[in-house]
Amino acid sequence: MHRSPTTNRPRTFEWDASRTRPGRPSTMLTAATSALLAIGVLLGLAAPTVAADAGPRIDLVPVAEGFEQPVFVTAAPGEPEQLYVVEQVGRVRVMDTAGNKSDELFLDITAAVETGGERGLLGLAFHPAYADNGRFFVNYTRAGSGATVISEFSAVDGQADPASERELLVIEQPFANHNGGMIAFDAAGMLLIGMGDGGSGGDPLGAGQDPDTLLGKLLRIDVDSGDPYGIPEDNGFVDSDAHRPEIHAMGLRNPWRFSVDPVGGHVYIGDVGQGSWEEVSLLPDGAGGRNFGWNEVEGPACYQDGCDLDAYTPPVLSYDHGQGCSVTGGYAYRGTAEPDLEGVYLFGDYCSGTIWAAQTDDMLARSATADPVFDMDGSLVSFGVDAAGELYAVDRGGRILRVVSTGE
Ligand SMILES: [Ca+2]
Ligand SMILES: [Ca+2]
Repeated sequence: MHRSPTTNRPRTFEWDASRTRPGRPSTMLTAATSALLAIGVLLGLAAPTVAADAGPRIDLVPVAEGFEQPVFVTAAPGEPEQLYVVEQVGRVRVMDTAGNKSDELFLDITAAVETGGERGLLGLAFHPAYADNGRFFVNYTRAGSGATVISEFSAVDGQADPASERELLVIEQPFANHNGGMIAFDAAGMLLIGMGDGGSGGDPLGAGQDPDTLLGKLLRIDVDSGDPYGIPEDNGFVDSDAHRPEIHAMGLRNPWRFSVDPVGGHVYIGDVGQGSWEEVSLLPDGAGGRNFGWNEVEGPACYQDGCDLDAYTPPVLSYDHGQGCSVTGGYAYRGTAEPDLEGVYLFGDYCSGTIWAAQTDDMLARSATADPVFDMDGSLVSFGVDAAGELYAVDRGGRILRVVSTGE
């Protein structure tokens, strides 16, 4: 279905030699830090949360507040001073990077959107050639049915035309939760779509490992060919008759937020866990076809008794529910204002507000550890970057905050 020729040549999978599990699968804390924590607890002291040599520390500087349940912030290519803030109820608002909001809405589809809990307007991605073609894409929950809708809209003179909607994908949702939400263009200009396992708990329908459903997957489509879209020739399972051709990677539970590194094109997937583990999984550029394990595996550990851990790609970072409850996938910093953060991947936890840093080079080498670098007061629902590559955090309570370095 929807197979159409594209100009994408299949890529070699040269990175894929590594199938080793992380060296320290049980926790992201170093042994030394764990020991300090234990001593601190024993002494009744405020527990130290970071080793002395842990690398960059950050602060969050509020840029704007008063948004209604914001869940994402992003930018359009070629607009370095403009930010687009996604409100879960179905609106997109515009502000500049200094925090000045526009009075006019960029998009309002509240009437079409089912909102609340994990439903709503969840994702926004501008076409790489948006400056010329005005095309952008959204991921929302349809009012009434609760289905996931991936749609294209057009903007004219900086304002979306609500009548321009073109539906690309409608994916029925068996339960209200685990709807994924993230969409983003990859290095080849293909649209990546994060789909959760459909919901309930424990993936009762087995979606993560079912090649015949789009649930529990990372999808990849070509929005510049086909009707309503094309299938990239180098999608991860495109040669398998059993798999839906949109599937680029499988075995995901709820990839709420992922990002594409502008350096190297690697995809960092924050996959929300079940009851024990949160994880960040890595899809190197060109390395589709991975199975990240859910619901056989949760984080670095078996979810099903006696699972074969070696059969699945393990996460590059994971933490247990002593440190949070729902991972918020982040970004590799590639801006210019905070040189201390160059090449650092920052991500966090929605519940605890902890933000961790890891070196992307170590993630690619599968030797990464993540150090806590900040505790956010609020609900850390997402990160986002502006067109200059500067990094922001989103507090679902209404704030957009800028990530700044406070030095090594
Ligand atoms: Ca669902
Ligand atoms: Ca996994």
